[in-house]
Amino acid sequence: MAGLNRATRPVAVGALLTAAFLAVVLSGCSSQRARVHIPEDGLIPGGSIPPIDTSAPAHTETATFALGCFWCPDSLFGSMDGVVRTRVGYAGGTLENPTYRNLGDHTETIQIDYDPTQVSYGQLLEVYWGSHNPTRQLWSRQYMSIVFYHNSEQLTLATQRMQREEERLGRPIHTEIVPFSRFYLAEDYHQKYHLQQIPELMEELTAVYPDFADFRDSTAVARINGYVRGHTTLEELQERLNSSWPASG
Ligand code: MHO
Repeated sequence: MAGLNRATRPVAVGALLTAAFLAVVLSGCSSQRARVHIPEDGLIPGGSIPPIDTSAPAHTETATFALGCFWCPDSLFGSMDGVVRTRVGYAGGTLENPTYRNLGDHTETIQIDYDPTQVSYGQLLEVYWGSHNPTRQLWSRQYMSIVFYHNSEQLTLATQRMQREEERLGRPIHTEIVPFSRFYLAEDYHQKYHLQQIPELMEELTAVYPDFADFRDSTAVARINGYVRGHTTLEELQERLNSSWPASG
């Protein structure tokens, strides 16, 4: 009597597929990755910190967004010109020191430091609303859609952009727009998650950035994490890593 009989097996397989589909749809993320080509001599030939990092601007502004599972936005925003660094973590709740296994009322969140002379908050909002479904009504706060604004300009831009999006969709949007208060960094294994799934690249990059905080905060690493999800081609990636940051005005 062990196992499933003929009648129940298709139902069980169907349930498994549905569960897998829902996990992807609800979290807005999946662990599948693009075909990643790694050149013979690696992505950072010579193994020294590339120009995109050594010339990174000191002055940045910060955007904080929640839009479902934070792995995918980490790759997406990390591939954008003008984004200096990305970090994933937890925000919006009241529990002190949340963790992935004990999230309390927090939401998976991405924090983006950007150079406002190279990319605008408005452009980040375009990508934000263009890359998730904010009309879903959620029963848990883990994957909420939230804009955490850092100043009144961000509040105004986010509110106007959300109204436009609502008109465009013709349906209510459930995104919350709330003041930023505190961001708790997620565990190291969640940072640049998709890249961390590729041992050959991790071996190369941990030699260049032996301190995990430098790896996590590197612009080059953010771009490589975008590349492994297919957001840029290898040629575009190599050109970006080797370009100095445009002098800010
Ligand atoms: N395990 C889920 C979500 C991960 S995310 C950090 C998935 O693979 O989609 O919540």
